[in-house]
Amino acid sequence: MDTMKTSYTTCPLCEATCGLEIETHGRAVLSIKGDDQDVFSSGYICPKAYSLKELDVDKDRLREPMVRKGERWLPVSWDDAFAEVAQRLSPILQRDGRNAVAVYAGNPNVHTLAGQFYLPVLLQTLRTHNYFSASTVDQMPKQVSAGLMFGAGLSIPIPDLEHTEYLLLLGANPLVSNGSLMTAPNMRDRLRHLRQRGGRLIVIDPYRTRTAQEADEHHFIRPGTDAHFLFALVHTLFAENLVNLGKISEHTAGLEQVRTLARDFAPEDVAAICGIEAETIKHLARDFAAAPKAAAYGRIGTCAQTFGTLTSWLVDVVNVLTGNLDREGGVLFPKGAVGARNASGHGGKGSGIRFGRWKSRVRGLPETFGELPVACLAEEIETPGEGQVKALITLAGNPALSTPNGQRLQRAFEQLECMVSVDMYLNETTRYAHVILPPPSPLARAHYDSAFYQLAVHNVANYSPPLFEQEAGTRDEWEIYLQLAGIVGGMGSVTDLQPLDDMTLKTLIKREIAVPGSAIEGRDPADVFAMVSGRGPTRILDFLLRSGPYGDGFDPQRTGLSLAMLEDHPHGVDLGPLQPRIPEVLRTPSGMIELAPPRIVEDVERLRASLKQVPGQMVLIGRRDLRSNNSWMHNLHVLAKGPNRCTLQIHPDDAQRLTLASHGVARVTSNVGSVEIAVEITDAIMPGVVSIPHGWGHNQSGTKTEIASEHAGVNTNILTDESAIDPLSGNAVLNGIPVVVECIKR
Ligand SMILES: Nc1nc2c(c(=O)[nH]1)N[C@H]1C(S)=C(S)[C@@H](COP(=O)(O)OP(=O)(O)OC[C@H]3O[C@@H](n4cnc5c(=O)[nH]c(N)nc54)[C@H](O)[C@@H]3O)O[C@H]1N2
Ligand SMILES: Nc1nc2c(c(=O)[nH]1)N[C@H]1C(S)=C(S)[C@@H](COP(=O)(O)OP(=O)(O)OC[C@H]3O[C@@H](n4cnc5c(=O)[nH]c(N)nc54)[C@H](O)[C@@H]3O)O[C@H]1N2
Ligand code: SF4
Ligand SMILES: [Mo]
Repeated sequence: MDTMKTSYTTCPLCEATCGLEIETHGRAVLSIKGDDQDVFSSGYICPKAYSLKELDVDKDRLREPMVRKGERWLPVSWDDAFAEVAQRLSPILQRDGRNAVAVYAGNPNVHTLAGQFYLPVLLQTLRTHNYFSASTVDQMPKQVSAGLMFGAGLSIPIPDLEHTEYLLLLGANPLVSNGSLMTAPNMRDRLRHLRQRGGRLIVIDPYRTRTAQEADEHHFIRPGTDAHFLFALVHTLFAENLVNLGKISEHTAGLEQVRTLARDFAPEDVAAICGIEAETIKHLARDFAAAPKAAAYGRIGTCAQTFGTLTSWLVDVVNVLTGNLDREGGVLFPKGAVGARNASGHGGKGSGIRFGRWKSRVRGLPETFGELPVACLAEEIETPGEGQVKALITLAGNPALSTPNGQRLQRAFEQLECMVSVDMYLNETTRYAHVILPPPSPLARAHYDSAFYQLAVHNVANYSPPLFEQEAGTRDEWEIYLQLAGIVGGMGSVTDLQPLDDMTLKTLIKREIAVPGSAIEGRDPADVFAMVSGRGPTRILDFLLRSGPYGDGFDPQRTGLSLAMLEDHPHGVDLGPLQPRIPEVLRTPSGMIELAPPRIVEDVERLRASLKQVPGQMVLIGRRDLRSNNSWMHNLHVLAKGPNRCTLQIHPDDAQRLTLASHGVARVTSNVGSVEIAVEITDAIMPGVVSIPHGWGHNQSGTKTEIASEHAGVNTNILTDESAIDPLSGNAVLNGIPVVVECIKR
């Protein structure tokens, strides 16, 4: 008989990791609210969380594997679906080799255990050079700068929001996005508390965002000029003798080089470029240096732009120069309980990071952290020759809407001999697939945020068991990934996953045992293997928790985190506030904070050259909306209803000049495409800048997302140019796109 049940689970939708209290009756969700006892979120949730109920029952959400025959989609059994995948992929692999098969992994992979633990298995089995992900339309510049400065790609210093007294925020709108690379549920209260205790919030953004409205100061900045602005801050710090590294001084290399580099960026030299007065830049530098505890933070507006890596680096340079890196109230390195490379083994030194181990075939762009820029995907499919991409596997991604020059990419998809998508919707991307493999509802799987707890403002660990049992006829997502690994590994569509799953865990154990200083260094792998039970990602999670920095190290004499312990704590385990971690956190070969990594220093020349360019043309930026989640939650009525949010926002002065009227239609044209879009006039945006949110454009044929199609909007990534990238990270430039705006209808 169906019974009522109250469960606690972490919301898997964004980086904030809010705790939910969900009431169910049998297979039905009755209510969703914030979990007041959650050790991190204390009851906070946003409107998206409620939509999990609608997502669970959405009639358009795919529940069976689908195979396309021409224009028709047929539901098939899992066995038949995998047989079809094997039949299509294997000959391509045999004939053209592994690089002929590309993979694109989308954003939800960082929100699922399958993505965290089994995507690497699939990639390591396939070993294609053509691996792409949403990282190169997102945070890759920050990972590159963090990797070069601190030795690991996720060694990203996080504002100590609980204690800071001055927060300089660039290109981020956490009151709407709920924070990114800064996991912190309930940003509104956290920022309000900061101000209540006398702290100041400064926002630098071409848009007066909701966050900016709550700030002490907001300054418009010309898109793509944050590096100029930050360099001028650095220049002022040196010029006015405000540099004081404090206790990390002995662990820092390259200070004098930064001083030299900053010489050409006096506030007076950049003011006109940034649209911020020289005096303002100077006072911001002085205030930052004078604050007892200050933190600089930048997000998507500082990453997905021309100088993404330089900007990401400069954010941390400012933190270092003012003595705020690694101190309470400044920026600190979290210590994640699971998977943190900067918490494994002996600390203080490491192998650092290497880039460019291979290059993209057509444009010769270097690999970063094992992937190529997604801005290259279309040309790799289109261009004949050895190594041409003939097959594509998309995993929880919608690159048709989320990556630059969406039209070209979609034309390229049509050319693929084989496309396989693991996705829950038949959408703008998956309509090109030959086979779609759907994951279960997010409520029917276990969850743990191994990535975001490495980026959180407080150290916590929280495990969520599945709310609902896996339904007959469905496959968990990790099983799908492992099955695909079997296929690309030449095993065909295997029926018993257990040996592959065991091998996955054994590989992890072997690797950890070999790490000098690991809690299980030198142990017998078979012993450790015998001490973990279960299967799939929860077994891996148990192993990682126990061998990690808070674990028992598989020592019966010690207590520590384990899956069983987390199961006993449904509201999470509080592992304490962030602590200073230098030098132990460092993994650079030198054991130093590299303030002036050569690769970054080289790119300063490009910035210097841009000092001569006079800003002129209108530029396009993006924005986010509270009731939206990239491209994929527009099919849920609770989120989609209400006025059209996919509008062109434009300043009244520009609108007047261009004779645009609110609710009229404008044509926006870039050098790669053109869209027609409803106009919304607002003085919240900087003159000379227009904004269109991404993730829309659902009016495509052959999709099955009825509600989304009724609120179609337009795809702004028709306008973004795949040739424009940040050269150090390969990240696409999605902000500051030169456009021409014309009036179509008033
Ligand atoms: N112009 C512009 N473009 C942008 C951005 C911008 O600011 N401006 N932002 C960029 C950023 S930050 C990001 S992260 C990317 C996102 O880029 P993508 O990750 O490519 O796009 P999403 O919209 O997140 O699409 C997620 C897909 O996964 C499916 N899905 C959802 N949950 C699951 C799941 O649990 N399992 C599986 N298998 N599938 C699932 C959805 O149906 C959808 O098809 O977009 C980028 N694009
Ligand atoms: N509700 C909601 N929440 C989300 C998402 C969503 O789609 N909807 N997406 C999630 C994802 S995948 C991510 S990565 C995060 C992103 O999290 P955030 O980075 O906080 O995202 P945005 O709200 O897009 O804020 C980016 C800001 O950058 C500004 N900007 C644009 N160009 C520039 C520039 O050149 N310089 C400066 N200084 N600012 C600029 C924009 O005006 C905007 O206000 O949000 C996550 N949370
Ligand atoms: S803020 Fe993010 S994690 Fe929290 S409830 Fe909303 S979508 Fe979920
Ligand atoms: Mo993102």
